[in-house]
Amino acid sequence: MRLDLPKIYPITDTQLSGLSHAEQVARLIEGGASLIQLRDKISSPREFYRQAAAALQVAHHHGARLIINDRVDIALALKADGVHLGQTDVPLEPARHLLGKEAIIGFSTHNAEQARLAIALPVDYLAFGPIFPTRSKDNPDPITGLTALEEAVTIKASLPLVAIGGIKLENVLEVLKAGADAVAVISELFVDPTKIAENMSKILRLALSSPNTVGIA
Ligand code: TZP
Ligand code: MG
Repeated sequence: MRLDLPKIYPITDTQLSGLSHAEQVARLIEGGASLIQLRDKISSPREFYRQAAAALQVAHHHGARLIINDRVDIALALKADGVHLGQTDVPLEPARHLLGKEAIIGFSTHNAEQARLAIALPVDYLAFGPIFPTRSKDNPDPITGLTALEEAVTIKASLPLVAIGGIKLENVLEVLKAGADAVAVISELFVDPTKIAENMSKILRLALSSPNTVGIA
């Protein structure tokens, strides 16, 4: 079944926010998030597992879903809602085999060719970007801009597409106008850790005001 993505898909960042994953998840949910990705490029697998377990309790208590970045093993062990994989992570077929057909599996793509290949894989949504410059990822792929996003939108067919990279209040509407089904956001939410719920709610309300919005919150 087609995944109905919320318009705003927040991704945690413990370095930027200075908060645990569970604390970030609680604040994001307070601001209206219903699907959240836990991303941690720094903690040991054991520490990430421990924090993800706590975050999952918070999310499920509030009826929100959690996707684990990179770590199929952690997603599987915790019965998280899914996993987000990149071009050099575990391939999609074995990930799907391990997690089963109910799991949400997202896949990062950075150009039209990768998007074309991705639609044949067992994925539930594509991420595409970085659309704009970003400081939240080490060694990011080249910036795609909105024109490449528009091309990816024509390629993805019925698969939901999440745009990512440098998306903020000031450009979220043009990204949705270019045809993205949703946008993933990091820094715009966490620059001021005291305002996570407020910033989440602001960008969500703006995204939902987009004439391109037909889906759920
Ligand atoms: N993948 C492509 S860009 C990016 C990731 C994980 C980081 C997006 O973060 P920000 O702060 O919203 O630009
Ligand atoms: Mg990855």
